[in-house]
Amino acid sequence: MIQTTSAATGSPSLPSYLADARARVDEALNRYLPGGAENPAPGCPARLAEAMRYSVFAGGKRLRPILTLMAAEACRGDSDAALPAACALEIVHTYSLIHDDLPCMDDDDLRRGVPTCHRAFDEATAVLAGDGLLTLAFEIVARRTAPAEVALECVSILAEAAGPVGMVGGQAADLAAEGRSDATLEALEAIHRRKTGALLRASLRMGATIARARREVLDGLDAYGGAIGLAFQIVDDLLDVEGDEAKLGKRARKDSDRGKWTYPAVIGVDASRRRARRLADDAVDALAPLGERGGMLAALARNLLERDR
Ligand code: GRG
Repeated sequence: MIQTTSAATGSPSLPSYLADARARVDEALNRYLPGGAENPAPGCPARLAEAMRYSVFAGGKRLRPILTLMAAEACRGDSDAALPAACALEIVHTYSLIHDDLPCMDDDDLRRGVPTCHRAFDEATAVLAGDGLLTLAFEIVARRTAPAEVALECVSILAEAAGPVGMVGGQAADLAAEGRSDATLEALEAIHRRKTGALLRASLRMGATIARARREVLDGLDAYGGAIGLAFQIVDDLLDVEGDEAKLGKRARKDSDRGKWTYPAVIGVDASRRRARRLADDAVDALAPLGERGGMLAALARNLLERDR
């Protein structure tokens, strides 16, 4: 029998929370994307809309929007009010994966077990689908988050996290490091704080901002996001070395073959596992200002260590 609530607290178990949150996010994404009930977008070419929808609904785990909803709830906010921001984060994440898979970047044919956007469509359509998603994300936050000053703060958080000092900067630094032999743990983590971590931290910060969290809570969630961002990346690197391609839905051992800086390559597999566990502990400790309301986020931090895709 699948356990859906915790006997001690009566709150949903993590698997049941995640399934419900994914369904909410998918339903809202369907409304917001071109051709959806809230975005008829008559001017959007059909093939572009199809490519955008193809990648958004290709089977992602929805981690970033789930973090936004969890953060809003942990701060006693209304998670419905955070749903547009949550979807915007997934939409930005999807754009980054489409562009990351392009021949000029990681050159991947498979993502989440299905052909990448440029393989299913063509390269120009994939570039434009990414561009369309990135810009649509900002429209969704700006138009659907209230009040206006909170929308403005969320737009700023998202822009900084996705842009040149965040994810785009991290991606540029990662590409520049490829094949270089002077890797250190510090330099590796400086890349991943931006490339993977910035958007995860923004997911929490946007949820907490919409819930009008106090400074101490925002800082705690920021530290939590920083720690799970690095732990998430370590697990990703370990899966690249040891993971099952069928479960991953993409080619394994690609990063190591390309001379990318990865945790196992820089500090070894065992030290990588220890570092991931330590970071998950740090993440849970950082939730102290939330007290019991941080329980679901704590469970998620532990669960990330166990993921197999
Ligand atoms: C091209 C601007 C630009 C940025 C790309 C995030 C990124 C930067 C590239 C992705 C490369 C990668 C595999 C990074 C490791 C961590 C990561 C972001 C994994 C993918 O995220 P998941 O596991 O993906 O949340 P799903 O498929 O579940 O949505």
